[in-house]
Amino acid sequence: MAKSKFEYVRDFEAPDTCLPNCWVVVRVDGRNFHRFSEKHNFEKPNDIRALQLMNRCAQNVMEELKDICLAYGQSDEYSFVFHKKSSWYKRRASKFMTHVVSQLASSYVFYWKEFFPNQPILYPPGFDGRVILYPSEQNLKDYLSWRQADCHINNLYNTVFWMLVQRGGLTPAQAQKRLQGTLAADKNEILFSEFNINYNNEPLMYRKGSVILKKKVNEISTKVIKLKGEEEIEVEVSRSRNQFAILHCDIISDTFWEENPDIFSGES
Ligand code: DGT
Ligand code: MG
Ligand code: MG
Ligand code: MG
Ligand code: MG
Repeated sequence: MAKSKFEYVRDFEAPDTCLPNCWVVVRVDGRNFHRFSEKHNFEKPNDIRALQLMNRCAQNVMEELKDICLAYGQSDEYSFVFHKKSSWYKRRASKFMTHVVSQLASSYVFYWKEFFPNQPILYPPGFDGRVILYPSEQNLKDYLSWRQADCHINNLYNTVFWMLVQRGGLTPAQAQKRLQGTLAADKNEILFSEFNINYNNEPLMYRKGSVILKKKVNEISTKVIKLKGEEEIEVEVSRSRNQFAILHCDIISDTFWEENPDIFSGES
């Protein structure tokens, strides 16, 4: 087919191929969720509905998009890890990023009602995205550890902060001042001595965030077939299907990786 004289404009598209043999991480984060969480009356500091909605959306992203081997989420963010051998869309960074972000954003609105039956969604939320390449498994594990450490630091702070405000009667400004310069041990002590709360007994999802793993399982079912001129016979058919596990465990220690050695193996 003859090319039009306009065809040359395609040359303006810049290549954005991700370096081969690197783990591709796409992290999405809710845009101005400070406001979104206020407007939709999210419980402070953790709203279980909002966190479970994010988990459901992340699972949808993993169901729909190829080659994601693991996802980790906390607060209004989720990180998706594409296998280093992935050749999806010729490894174009813009494809990885935009497909993840749009799939997550549409899922957020689609599944909203399931998690917030009594709270209408008041305006369309947005999410940003970024792509980060990690050349080694250790770099990738350190990235995930960084996100989980961030979850822990924020959650400990927020838990004490909202206790001081909600049960201690402090204003937010007073609570902030009270916590200035405190270490983790001090915050644990305030929770324990003033509010009788052992931080280690707080829900795991709040303290550790959520990890989603994909496992291929073989489903065996029976099917009746009829060969030409013969009787009907029953045969067993096996079909491989993805099963998802959502965990709230420590991913910083080696134990998690030792217990799940096949996360990074295979092509997907
Ligand atoms: P950004 O990401 O720069 O557009 O701005 P934000 O406001 O989304 O800031 P970010 O992502 O650093 O912080 C997440 C915000 O979302 C933070 O203000 C707290 C809020 N948020 C996330 N999860 C919950 C929750 O479960 N409960 C409540 N009350 N707020 C939450
Ligand atoms: Mg931010
Ligand atoms: Mg945000
Ligand atoms: Mg965030
Ligand atoms: Mg198209």
